[in-house]
Amino acid sequence: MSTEVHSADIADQSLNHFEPSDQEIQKLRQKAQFVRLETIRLIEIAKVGHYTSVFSAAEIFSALYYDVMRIRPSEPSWPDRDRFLMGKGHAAVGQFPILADLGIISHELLNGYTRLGSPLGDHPDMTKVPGIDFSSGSIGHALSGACGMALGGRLSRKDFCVFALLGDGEMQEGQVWEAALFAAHQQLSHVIAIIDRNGYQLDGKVDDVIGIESLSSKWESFGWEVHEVDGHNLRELTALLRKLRSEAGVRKKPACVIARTLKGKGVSYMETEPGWHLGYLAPEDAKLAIEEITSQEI
Ligand SMILES: Cc1ncc(C[n+]2csc(CCOP(=O)(O)OP(=O)(O)O)c2C)c(N)n1
Ligand SMILES: [Mg+2]
Repeated sequence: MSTEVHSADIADQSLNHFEPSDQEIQKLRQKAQFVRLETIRLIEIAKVGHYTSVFSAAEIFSALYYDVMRIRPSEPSWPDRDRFLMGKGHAAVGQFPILADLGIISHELLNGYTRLGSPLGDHPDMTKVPGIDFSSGSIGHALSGACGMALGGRLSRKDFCVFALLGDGEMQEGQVWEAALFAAHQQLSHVIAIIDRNGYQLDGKVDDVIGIESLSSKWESFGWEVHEVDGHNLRELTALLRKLRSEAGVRKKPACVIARTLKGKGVSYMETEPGWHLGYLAPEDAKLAIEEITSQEI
């Protein structure tokens, strides 16, 4: 992983201004824990799922949905809302509980996750699920979708932001780089891409399959403002995302956040174990995972 220091890095002192309070941090940590626990509960219903892909992104989900994004849960299609697109759509199992928690979908719907006829599948479907802005599953398309939405926002004189959560394995898709060129060319400053740099993809280490470093230099050379952050540190992550959100109207470039994360974060026997990309925890193993997650200090 890159250790380079960048001009627009997290060390930026002006970030202090955007720092969440201790009380806000505590709430966001609780929500990240909630996402992990709900993921275990829902995968028990489906009997298979992507635990580790959610666990690396739990703090990102929490910061976006419970703090940074401008949304109206009572009006999920509000035209001025910020959009959220998941390139790594296989992590939808961590997103659905948030939609239920916010009241956008019902708990009954959530509890029928993946059952016959349910709109809640392993991947998000914008045509069936309120609160989902983009259907994904085939990785690589979300950034292009985000560019289209941001351009539409500009043409209709709206100032919503479009957040795209991308996997690091997803960086190997050519479509990502076409969209990266386009966003910079169009100066789509309302696009904020977050890369979940958890180091692993389906079949092993990203940098063993097709190396993507130096990732930050690549995005910079494509014309993006690049930041690196510990993707599990809610204080840093939230401050950075708040700042990028608030400066979208004055920035001249799209922004890219490389979030350094651990795949499987929170459950020690899953962390950095590529075999857990897709799996099922038998009830006794799930119990251990739940104990570990709930024993972590909030
Ligand atoms: C176009 C396409 N190819 C292959 C897959 C199968 N697939 C699902 S998840 C995944 C790995 C994704 O890795 P990464 O982007 O790093 O996401 P992570 O789960 O690590 O967050 C792959 C190859 C897919 N969904 N879409
Ligand atoms: Mg990955």
